[in-house]
Amino acid sequence: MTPPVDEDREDPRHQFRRDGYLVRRGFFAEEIELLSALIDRDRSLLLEREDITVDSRGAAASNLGYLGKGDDVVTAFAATARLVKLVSELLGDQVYLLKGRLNIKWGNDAPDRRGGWDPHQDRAAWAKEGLPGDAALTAAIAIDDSGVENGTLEVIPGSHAGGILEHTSIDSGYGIRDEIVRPLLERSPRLPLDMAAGDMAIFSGDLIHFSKPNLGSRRRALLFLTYNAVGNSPPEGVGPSRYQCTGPLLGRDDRTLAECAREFRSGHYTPELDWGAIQREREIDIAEDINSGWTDLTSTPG
Ligand SMILES: O=C(O)CCC(=O)C(=O)O
Repeated sequence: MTPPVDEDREDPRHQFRRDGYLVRRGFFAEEIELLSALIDRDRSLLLEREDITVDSRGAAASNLGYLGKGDDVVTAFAATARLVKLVSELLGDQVYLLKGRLNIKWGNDAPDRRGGWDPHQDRAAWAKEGLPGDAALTAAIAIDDSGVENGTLEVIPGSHAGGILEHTSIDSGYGIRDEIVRPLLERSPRLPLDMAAGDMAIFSGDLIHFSKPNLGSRRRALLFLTYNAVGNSPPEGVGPSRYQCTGPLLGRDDRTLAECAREFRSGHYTPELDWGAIQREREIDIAEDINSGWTDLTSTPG
């Protein structure tokens, strides 16, 4: 009999190559409270300024595009040394941040913002936007406990192996049509990733993933951080300007974030979003006419 695979001992590169994803339990400990507090604090601003993703059933979910490049807490998560080290190992190169997104299905807090995402591969959008190769991945960090009832992230293990599939509009949504997805599901059933706050899933840009609406009362928030290999930066002038590598992301001491969490608990630190940076990024995307099919960008009200 084959012994069960010990998730933590198997070489993450093998796992990532074979399955297209891996999960790290408790990757962030008490630090995760910083992101949760951030959403609680800026709830009304988020609801006012977010982008909306609509699924094929017409249900909307919130997502906020954000590429923190400063001293804010999102950047601190993205630059955590042990995370930068892991994604660099998986991609076999130094990395930089390509995208950041806060995906929120609000539950009872905003019942009209609890929709899902249709099955898709992220690289379909990145390639359309000019990213040359497949050396990019996303780390999805669970800010809330996430399970089937509140619309957790779901993957089709191994579905990264077939390259980019056709993506189209599906009613009000966008993604891979059912007739393409169904045969893949017969070979490898969908896997809802049960995650506790602080767990992290890392998945290839080619992995088919999706999520169902949040039918529960509790919020489900994920921080999506997309890293690109330095060697996979588009040639100058190709794609969104924010896709250009301006230098490798340098990992920041893991203790910095833990220290912020302690300061937060003792009332000496308040995690904040850099709304100015968010607005500037969005204006650049609008000026460059960036729209990958899922999200209509609208200007952020002042
Ligand atoms: O947040 C989710 O449930 C899925 C989001 C997603 O697939 C995406 O942003 O590409």
